[in-house]
Amino acid sequence: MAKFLSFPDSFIWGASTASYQIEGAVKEDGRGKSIWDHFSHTPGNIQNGDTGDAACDHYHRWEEDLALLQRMEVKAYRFSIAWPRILPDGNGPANQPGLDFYSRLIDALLEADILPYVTLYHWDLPQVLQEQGGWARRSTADAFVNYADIVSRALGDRVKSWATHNEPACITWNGHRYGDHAPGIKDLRTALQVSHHLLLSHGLAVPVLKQNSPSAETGIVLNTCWDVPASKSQADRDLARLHEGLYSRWFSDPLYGFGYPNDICQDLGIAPEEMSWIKDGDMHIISVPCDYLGINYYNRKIHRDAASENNLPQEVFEKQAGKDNWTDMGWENYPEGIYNVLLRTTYRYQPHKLYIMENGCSYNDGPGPDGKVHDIHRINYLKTHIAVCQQAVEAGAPLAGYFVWSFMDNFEWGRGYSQRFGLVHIDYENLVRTPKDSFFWYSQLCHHNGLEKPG
Ligand code: IFM
Repeated sequence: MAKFLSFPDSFIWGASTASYQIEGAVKEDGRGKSIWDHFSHTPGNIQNGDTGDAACDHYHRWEEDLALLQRMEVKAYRFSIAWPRILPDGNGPANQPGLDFYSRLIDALLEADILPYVTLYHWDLPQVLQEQGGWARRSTADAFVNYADIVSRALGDRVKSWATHNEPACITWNGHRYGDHAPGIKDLRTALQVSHHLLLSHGLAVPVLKQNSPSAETGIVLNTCWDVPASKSQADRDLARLHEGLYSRWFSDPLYGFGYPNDICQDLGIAPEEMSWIKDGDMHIISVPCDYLGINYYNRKIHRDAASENNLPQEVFEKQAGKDNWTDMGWENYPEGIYNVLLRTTYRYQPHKLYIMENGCSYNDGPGPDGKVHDIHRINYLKTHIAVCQQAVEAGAPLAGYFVWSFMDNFEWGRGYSQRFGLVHIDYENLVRTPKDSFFWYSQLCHHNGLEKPG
């Protein structure tokens, strides 16, 4: 008989989304412009010239979406709030219709017995604040605290869990060093300032959230990836260490009181004393104790420094071609990585609680002749990753929940609508929602709090 992998009774099964990726209705009810509106409307930035103007039209269809979440039997729904809906000018008086939208959603979730997990910042900064310097300016951290205060006063009696930021590494490096995300800046010094002000804003906002929402938990959500060198050469090892350092440790070390990692400062050619934007007391503020750390994991990366003359023969290889090994995003399917990052994080930081806040895959299957979406590769991806999460729990990782990315297909940033991560298919012509096979598979998993051991 197949072995059944079960999870602790309190384990939270959920699904994640983000405001700009699903809401649409960008000009309604007083919403201001965000940096993603600006960026996506700048020609050349987004595949096929897509924008989030309509997205999944969740702003109007949220009741239908809620019914799907109920059918999915998730215990929790993780979504983000669009700052420009609440404060169209970044600061200033709150826009009541914006708050009302999220308030209605939260009430309805609770009514349906689904816990609201709210992210305050999933990348949609009010454009007005960007025009004043954006996250490169310290004042944006203060504006964020004001926004967190307004939102948590209005919704804090009902929210179960707050995340200040989602993936500050993408905001920092993709948005401000490589320029492939909004606001499209390519400047290392700016990126470093941005990273510091994001972390500072987290540290300043946590006590405000705790004060306004005492029964909720508060944390932050970080990127992870399983970075490995392709050979034993120093060059490959350094590349893997650098990538892991930039995308993970640059953020997690300060959050846990270790400061910015010295090796990465050296790699970037910046001495800590040159970072004049770090003020006395900042590092203490940033390392404020939190209730949990959220982790997003998707894939493994094998690092090969092709330019190095001293490289040794490659020993680690990517998996063979094939849909079960490679997602349509071009990311390798490597479930063992989720175990590795969970245990690495547990040992290094000893967090009270961890969540997988995002894990999932893009496969662009659509409805077949029977009208159904047979996304078997997604089921395989999820099954294998979740089985490995269970092993991590057994090995001692304080994993309290798993949120699939994503509840529904949505606007995948620079890739526009070309990548489908959802368990619900969206027809972007008519916005019809079709639950995929993975949706029904996941609902069984939620229902039984576990799954049959894969393979
Ligand atoms: O869609 C994104 C999400 O917004 C942030 N984490 C990664 C996902 C897939 O790229």
